[in-house]
Amino acid sequence: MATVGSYLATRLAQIGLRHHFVVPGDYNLVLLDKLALNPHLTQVGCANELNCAFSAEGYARAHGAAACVVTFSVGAMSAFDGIGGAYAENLPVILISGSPNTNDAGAFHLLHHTLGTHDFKYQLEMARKVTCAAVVIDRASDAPRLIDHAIRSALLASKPAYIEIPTNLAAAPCAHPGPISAVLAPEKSDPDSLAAAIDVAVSFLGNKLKPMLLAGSKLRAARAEKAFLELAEATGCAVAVMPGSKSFFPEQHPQYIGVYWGDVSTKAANNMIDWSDGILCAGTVFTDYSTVGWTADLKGPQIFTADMDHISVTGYDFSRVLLADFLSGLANKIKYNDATMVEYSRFRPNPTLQPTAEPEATLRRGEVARQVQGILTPNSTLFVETGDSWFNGVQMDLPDGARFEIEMQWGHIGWSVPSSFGYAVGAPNRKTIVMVGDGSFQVTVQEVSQMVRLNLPILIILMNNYGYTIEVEIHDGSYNNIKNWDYAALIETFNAGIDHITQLVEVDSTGDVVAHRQLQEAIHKLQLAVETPFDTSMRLRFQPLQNIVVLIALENGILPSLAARKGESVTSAEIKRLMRMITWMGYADEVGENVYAPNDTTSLVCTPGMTSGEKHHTEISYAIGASIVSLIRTQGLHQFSEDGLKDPFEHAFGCTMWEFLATNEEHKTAFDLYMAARRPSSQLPWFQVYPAAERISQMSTGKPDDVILVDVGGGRGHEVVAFRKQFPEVAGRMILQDLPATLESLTLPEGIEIMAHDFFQHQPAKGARIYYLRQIMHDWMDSKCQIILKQLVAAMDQNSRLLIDDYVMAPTGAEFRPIHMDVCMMMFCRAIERTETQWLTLLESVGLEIVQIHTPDNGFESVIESKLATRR
Ligand code: DPX
Ligand code: MG
Repeated sequence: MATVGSYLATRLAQIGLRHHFVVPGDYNLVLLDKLALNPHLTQVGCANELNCAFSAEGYARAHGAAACVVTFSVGAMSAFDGIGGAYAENLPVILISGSPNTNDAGAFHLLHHTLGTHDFKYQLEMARKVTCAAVVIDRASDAPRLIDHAIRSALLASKPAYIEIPTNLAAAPCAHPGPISAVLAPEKSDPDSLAAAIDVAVSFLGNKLKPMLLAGSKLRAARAEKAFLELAEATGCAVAVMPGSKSFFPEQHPQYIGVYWGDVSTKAANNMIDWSDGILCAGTVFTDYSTVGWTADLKGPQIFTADMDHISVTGYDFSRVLLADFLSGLANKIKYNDATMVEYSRFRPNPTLQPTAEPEATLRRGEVARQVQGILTPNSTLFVETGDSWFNGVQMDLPDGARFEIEMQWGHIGWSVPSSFGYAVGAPNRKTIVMVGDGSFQVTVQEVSQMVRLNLPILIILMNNYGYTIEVEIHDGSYNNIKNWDYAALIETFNAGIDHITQLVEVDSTGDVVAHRQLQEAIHKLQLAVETPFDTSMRLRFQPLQNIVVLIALENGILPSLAARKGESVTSAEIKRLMRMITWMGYADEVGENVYAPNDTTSLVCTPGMTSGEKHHTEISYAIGASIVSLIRTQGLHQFSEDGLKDPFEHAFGCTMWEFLATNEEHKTAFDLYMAARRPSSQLPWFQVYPAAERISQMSTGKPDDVILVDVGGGRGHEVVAFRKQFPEVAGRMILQDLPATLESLTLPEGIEIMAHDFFQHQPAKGARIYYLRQIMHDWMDSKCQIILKQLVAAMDQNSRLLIDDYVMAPTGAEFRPIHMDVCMMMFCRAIERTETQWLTLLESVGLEIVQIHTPDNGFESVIESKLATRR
């Protein structure tokens, strides 16, 4: 039987939530237990209820909806502030509060966490004012109907809803959830009103000489961003956005003309707005903030307003017309008129390059903006807090794909810290950057400790100008000064060293791959923190001996014969000197004097793949190490060396690594065995990291002649075979390409073609849905990659996707594996592991654009999905 709590959990999971934000209290504990039992929902604790509501608000920005759970009054009243924010900003956040038992009021109990009267309904009354639907479950049997009503109302209106659950009902039985379509079925436009509104809009815009579009903050809530883009491209006119909708229209689009914000507009967007004779405002909100104190208020006969569910222009008003339906319907009927673009191209301001500040110069806003601009990528989301940060943030030039988050309607200082936390929980693969002032930071700083707790990669840029500077501009007084803090030390405090590691150990023991990665990095940092500089340097100095000892113990059979004992110990004084080090390193166990036993690491390193890996790395690295000084003293070492200079391998061995492997059978065998085994078996295949199942169903036309997959430089076909096995039903060709020598005497299962091909040459397989390159790009510097990529670009069509399976190195705080692989590539084969910016530059240079970077949780290689650039 379902319970009220489990019913609610199921519904939250069914609407797509994967997390809910909570602060426990004795009115909600049983409810939290019930929610925690749902396998699709993770409970995320917050430091206080204001932050809890704002965290949910941020999650809804990333994820479309969110939920937060608080206790009665002391919790809910704090949460109302953040819920008010979600209302103002059009975000569907479900606020769930525990409350007194259903018999408490009738029994005239006086209760803690209440006003000390017999009235317990005041919280519901208050909730009604800040939500679009507020329900209290007075009987368990009413729970399904009321919960569905609250959630559906929130989703349809893009506003918060409130669900109050008395303590004694959280575990009370109720009906099982019915089909989720009862909650999710979308509302539809009234067809007649829609058609009439489109006709009026066609004649409004058709009669104007200089029409243009203005995007507003409600575009996202109305899920109308795509339809707005369609309309923009159908008219060809200029498009401005309001500050609250920055990033809702791609800023690199040729029709983008900047942020319209009166006198503080960017790219002179205000000149165009003033010049235009007909502006279609989609989802716009004009407040004192967004109009710069009513100086930029758009009204009158030249304004056509398309709101979330109604349309108005002088003389007309149509209800029940949904914005997305209206915009895409209009896109199909509108006449092309690019007069505003023609005019704009005459006075479009040239981008001004902010000069780099001198290293010793006082830090100024311009330099901060320049540096933040430099780190923005298509995968970034920039949060800008109320205060100076609004004005700095709005100036940023966003790469397509980057998102911008602002809370301009509610304007609560401190919002950005918890909201970015919730956002990063909802979108863990995006790079979240926060620009926040010192005053704002002090309001909600506690949630930084949750960022630390979950190890979320959020970058906070704190502008410490010693107080409420924007307030100083408005009205100065000593109340605008605040206590200065040592902000950096505060972060160290939150980091809480060992506690943090203990927590990670707990999560790691549940098999969580993310915690496992974080734990390793944390232990590494802890080790560095504990070591004296002398300790660190000594550890590294002696480390080569460890590799040499392992090589000896593998080569002379000590480790293999120990592994063969399968757990039984071996006694020998002969090998004592080597075994002391082997066991210290953890490659085997010392169980008594001269007595050794194999462990899991012994077994692993004795497998052919790992033994070969030890050989490959140790022998080659040490030969390079032995000759690197002479290389540096003669030719020097350039980290990004292209052709012409010897790489360290060539210097040590007299030929490139590829030539060496071609002529040295023993090393070639070791290399191949190592490559086949270097990933753990637990690693997700690339076609799950990349949502291949979903994409293929969109891409496949079902024709047998279509080329579905080309595995370029795919070796002996391991990946294409696994892919075919995963998708046996997919009609179409799958092709393995590599050099003839690699493909020699290879046979593959039915449904896969083998094609000899050198990827530096003309690509014969045209118009494939997917070209897949696994660890090819990281073997070459940019000039060579460009040659390879250009062959693919020439073969691709608009529907083709190029998938590059390689590391995406973090710009700062990179992890062990990519860091080591990168230096290995530099030493062994003059190659590189790239950062996101380097990938972007490389792909752009050949006319490709990134669609999405798919990153697995365990920190292995990402799948970088790109396509032909739309504006080449
Ligand atoms: C207040 C504002 O340090 O930014 O750049 O120094 O202005 P700047 P800070 O974060 O200071 C913010 C401060 C006090 N506004 O200047 S904008 C009033 C206010 C508010 N929200 C809440 N309380 C007061 N906006 C919750
Ligand atoms: Mg300040």
